[in-house]
Amino acid sequence: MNVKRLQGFLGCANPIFRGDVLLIGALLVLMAHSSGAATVADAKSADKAIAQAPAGMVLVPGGEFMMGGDSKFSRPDEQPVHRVKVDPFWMDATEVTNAEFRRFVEATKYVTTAEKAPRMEDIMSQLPPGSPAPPPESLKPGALVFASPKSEGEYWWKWVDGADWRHPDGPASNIDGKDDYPVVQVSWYDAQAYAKWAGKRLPTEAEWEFAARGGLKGKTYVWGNEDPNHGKPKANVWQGSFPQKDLGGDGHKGASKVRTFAANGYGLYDMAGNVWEWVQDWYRADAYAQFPGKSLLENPQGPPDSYDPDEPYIQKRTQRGGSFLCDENICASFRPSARMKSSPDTGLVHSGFRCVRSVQTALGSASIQMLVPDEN
Ligand SMILES: [Ca+2]
Repeated sequence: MNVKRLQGFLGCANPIFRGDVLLIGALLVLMAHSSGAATVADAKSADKAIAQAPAGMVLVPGGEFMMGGDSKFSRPDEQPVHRVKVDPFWMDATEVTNAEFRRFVEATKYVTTAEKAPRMEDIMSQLPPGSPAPPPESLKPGALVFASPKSEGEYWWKWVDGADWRHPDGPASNIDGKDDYPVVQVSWYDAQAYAKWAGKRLPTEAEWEFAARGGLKGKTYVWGNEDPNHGKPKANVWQGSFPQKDLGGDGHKGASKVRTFAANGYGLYDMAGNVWEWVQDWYRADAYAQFPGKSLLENPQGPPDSYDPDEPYIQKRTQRGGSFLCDENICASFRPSARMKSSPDTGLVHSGFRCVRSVQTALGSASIQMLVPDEN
């Protein structure tokens, strides 16, 4: 965040079925460890797991999938596509909302990163050696806000003093009437603090991608392969010429209420578009090439450190899912394999998060498979 302030920030359904926990519960099939056949005891365990669903969360059954992307939109950091297995987990059905984040702040008196003045040492640690220090008087609380450029060459990200989760576009803005909108202008540290308070955690990058795919195999989008802007709006993304003008063809310019668009196959909303979501992992552009020869990665936790060749001095965490600023042609980052990165102290007007919780069942790490159509 802070470096971007100084340097000029480098930028950036057809529903399978509705997300209904009861419906999902009816479709669960437990795959027994040894025989491969579901048993009465297994079914009871599944029922029990469903019955104990934490409020606002849905079960993501876990299993094997091909992580990464090789479509025409895929970037090098999404490759190579590789086999991954994740255990079952609970996931927030929606991005964390303003109302939910307010409850956390009121309970804990938590102060977000954007509400605190950046520290000079943090800024200097993210700059190449020998870089000049910024004027101390410039170190004021704030965050990054999007503004369509008014002239050619003008950048669309602007540091705005006083921008924070209560004032996403700056001090003159507010979130009145937006309790059901995703909280934004939260750093990775803020997301971690919320998750800890809620008894949850951030998803790993692998968990997030498995969840986003909703049971579909190898599809470009969370809803399948249909063009994002064909037919009924499928997600809150950008239509028109980016970054000049958002036509709002999906009904929304800027963020939208959670649960506005159809859920994916697991009952998760906004896994494509609306706001970016922080995940647990460090970002490395070459993260998927770190384990050559491994035929299957089980519950990968991401690389031990960060490296982004675009900004090698900045340690970054990964974000997933794309946002209302992603267009179909240039960005297309609302694909389940698309990866974004930002320093963990960054607040952005299009970035939020959701949480997960591990599942402990009588079957331990047994995979739970959900019956979903393979094609749409
Ligand atoms: Ca939109």
